[in-house]
Parts: sequence; structure tokens; C-alpha cells
Amino acid sequence: MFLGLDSSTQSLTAVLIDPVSGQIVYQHSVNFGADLPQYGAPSGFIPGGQNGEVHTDSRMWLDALDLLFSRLSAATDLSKVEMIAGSGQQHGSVYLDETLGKRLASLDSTQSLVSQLAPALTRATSPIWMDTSTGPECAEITEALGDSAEVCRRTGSIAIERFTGPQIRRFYKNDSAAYARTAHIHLVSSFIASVIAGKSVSIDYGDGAGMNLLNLSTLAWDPKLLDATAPGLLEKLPSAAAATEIQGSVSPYFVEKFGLSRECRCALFTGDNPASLVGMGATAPGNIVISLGTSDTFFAAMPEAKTDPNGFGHVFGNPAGGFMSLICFRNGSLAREALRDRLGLDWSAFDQPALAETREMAGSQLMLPFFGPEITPRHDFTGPVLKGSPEFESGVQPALQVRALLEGQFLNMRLHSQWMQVKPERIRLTGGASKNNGISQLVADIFQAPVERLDVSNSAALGAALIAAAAAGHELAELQQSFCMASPGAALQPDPSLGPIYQDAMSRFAGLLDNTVAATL
Ligand code: XUL
Repeated sequence: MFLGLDSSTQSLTAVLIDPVSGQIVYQHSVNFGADLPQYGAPSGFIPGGQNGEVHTDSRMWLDALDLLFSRLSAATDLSKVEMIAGSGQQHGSVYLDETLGKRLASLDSTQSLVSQLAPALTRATSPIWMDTSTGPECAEITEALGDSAEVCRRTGSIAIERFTGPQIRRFYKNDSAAYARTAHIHLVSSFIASVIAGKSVSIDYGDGAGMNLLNLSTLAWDPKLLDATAPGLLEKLPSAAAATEIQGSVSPYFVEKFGLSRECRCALFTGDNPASLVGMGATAPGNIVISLGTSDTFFAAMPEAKTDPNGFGHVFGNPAGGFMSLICFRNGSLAREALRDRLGLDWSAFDQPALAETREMAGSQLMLPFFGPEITPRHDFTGPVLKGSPEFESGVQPALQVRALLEGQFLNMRLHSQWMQVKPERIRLTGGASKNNGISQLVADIFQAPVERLDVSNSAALGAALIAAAAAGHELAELQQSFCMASPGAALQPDPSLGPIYQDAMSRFAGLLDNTVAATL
């Protein structure tokens, strides 16, 4: 059996798979808020951070590991696990002193992880991906490199507030003594992997690319970015390596305490988005994953590391080799809910029968679907912009408003993923709103590609379990065939007659967007 873990913002999840039967044997989550209330983090982070700071108590992840493994060992026979891999929320970082290696190598299974490892922390809390406090540091790093395009060319992303490099720079500037005491800087993923492996392990190319430090051409830490970020940084970073690289055996702590086998090995951990690409069965180019959540995300495999000339999208390592894109759209369900409430509708207005009523108006009325600031494109919108007939622009005709909002969201997605130059052959849709047939059909029509819906609830932890099995020699493509298949007959086919209509709508949408942004700059 193979074990995949995912340490996300709100929970630590385990998925245990049997590759021979093609079955998920067991899955379980520790919820940080509910299960570890002593950390005062109901949603997995410390509430009330100032100036954009969003941090988590790093010790919470250690207690979550002990709790998860004690529950797993009570529910399953962990001695059958051959290999463990995992993933973590991207960008978050953990800061530790030079005692880390010795502590990891000599963990006492009669004590807790937190009592033995917390004394090595040089920073009590970890900044996580929701943190937006590093605007000045992003500007400084960008200036040191010349411009944003250069940072993007090297690392796959412009300098971004939540990315680890700017966060490290802020720590160095605010507490240089603690920075100097820091001997190891880990990502959430590599920190947890290090605890399980009983030694400080590498950062994988998938999660490493979310730091503004990894050079995508050399797949090594970039000397210019290291210099621009903080002094002596290279010595504090683990090396970068491929996710499927085996790190050695699991720490005796887990063998003695939870009944894992001494032969059980560990692969590297990666970011939750790269792991989801694996768990959604989308690691081969041509597959696209669209996740419809609070924010919408678009990710897809890419054979080469192309970068977004506008700097909105990101490029990470693909655990199956090559690269992947990640594009986040802040106005996802937030905008769908805002329009629903503004018009006093319910979700049926967003589904198939209601959308069918306005079918002949497809692509004719345009809406820039932004109810608040957006990151793709990066602009402080204050509300949606409408362009079409006078009735439409005056906001009556709710059914048409809904169509225009959804069309606007997916035209915006199609427009801002063109830099990848990957023709979508198949879209795998996930997240709450993917259950909606009307929305799913619109995605198929706008991208002119079949849409499949996968019933995978823990795609990152499942992806991690598949990475573990692949590291042990199982064929990833075969694993994905058995674990990540859409239910038969569930694919929605695009309507080819809408192809030219949406092609034209996308050009008009791009024009409206350019004019709106230019007018408000
Ligand atoms: C990606 C990002 C988030 C986190 C969520 O850039 O910040 O998707 O990985 O866990």
C-alpha cells in the first residue's frame, strides 16, 4: 500500500491506496480548527494578522502529524505501507536552527514530535500563502533583478507577496538576529517530509518553483535571486530535486510509535497544486484542470517552461516531469454568489434549463465579471462592467446577467491561459460549482473541449499517494487510469457551432478589458 498526505490550509489528510486493486483503502483528515483548538486557528491560520500578515503556529503541523498517525494506526495496518509521499499548501515556510538534523535523527517515540522539534524553531510562526504583507520586499527583489519580466523569466512568476522568497526577505529585514540563527528554511511540504524521513530533505521542483528562488532553466536555486532575497540564503535552503526522488527510510519514530515497517521509504513532498495535477489524472499535456471554488484555479501540464508575458500566471514543476501552469482567479464563487444575491436568485438560475433560455444570446452581451480586486488580470476592479444592449447594461434581464457573468469568467480564463500555447484536449472540472451542468456545459463550449467531472474529494492527497507508488516503480499513467477516471457517460461535449461565436466574443472581451483597465489607471 502507498500513503499520500496533504497538509492544506485547514487540515492534514491521508489517503491510503492499494495499486493492485485500484482502490482507496482508507482516507482520513485531521481538521486543525476542530481537532487542535489549542492553536486558536479555526480556519488553520492565526486570525487578526496586521498589515496583510497571515501566519500559522508551526507547531500545529507537528501535533497534527502525531494525531493523524495515531488515528491511522488505530484504523489500518500501517506495516503494509511501502512508500509515503505528500504535499503541502504552497509557499508557506518554516524556520529552524542548526539542531534540526540531530533532533530529527534521534526522535524518541515515547515523546511527542512537538516537544522534541519545537525548540529548533527560530521563528514561532510560519507565513502562509494567504499573506500579502511583502509588497515592499517584492519591489526590492524586482528592482535588484532589473524588472518583473526578468524575475518571471528566471522563476516562472513575477515577485508575488505570498511566495517564499519575499517572505524570507521580510523575516531577514524584521528580525535579522533570528534570521542569522536560522540554519534551515523549509516549505510546509519539505518540513513535514523531513519529520517523516528523520532528516532534512530536499524541496521538490513543484513546490520549489513557488518561492521566486528556483531557476526553471537550471532547476537549481538562482544565485541572483538568492542575493536579492537575503544574505547567506543558499546555505539555509535544502537542495531542489524531483518529487519522485526517494529520500530513504521512514524515521524509526514512526516505526516504533505507529507500526510502520522499517522498510517503508519516503519520496519527496510537493505542493498541493502539483499533487492535484497528479490526482486529477492530468499530468500529460493537453489535459486541463479547472477547479471552481471560492477562487477559481486553472492548471495544466506544459512540456516546456513557457512563462506568462503579463506575469499573472505561474509555472511550477510537474511531478510527472516537465512543467505545469497555475493561474488563480480571485473572483470565482465570490462573484457568482455576489451576482446571485444582488439579483435575488438561487443556484437554479445558473443551471442548464435557465441557461438554455438565453442560448441564442451566447457571446453577445459582455460582462467583466469582477466584483472586487482581481489577480488575473491584476487590477483593483470595483464592480462588474457591462457592455451590450441598453436593457442588458441597465441590469434588468437577470437570466442574461447570469449568462454574461459565467461567459465572462470563462472567456477571461481562456484569454489568460493562451500564453501556455497548449490546445485543450480535455478539461477536468472539479470544485463545488462543477456539479452544476449549466456551468460545466458553458466551460465545454467556451474552451471547445470535452469536459469531464471527477468525483475526487482529496485530489492532492490522492496525487501524493500516486507519486509514492510511482516512486516505487509503478507506472503513473496506469495508476491514473485506475484512480482518476471520470464516471462513464459523464463527459459533456462542446457545441461546435458556438466555437466561432466565443472566438469573436473573446476578442471583444479582451478589448473591453483593455479599455476598462486603461481608463481606471
Ligand atoms: C497557489 C496557492 C494556493 C495554495 C493553497 O499559488 O497559493 O493554491 O497552494 O493551498
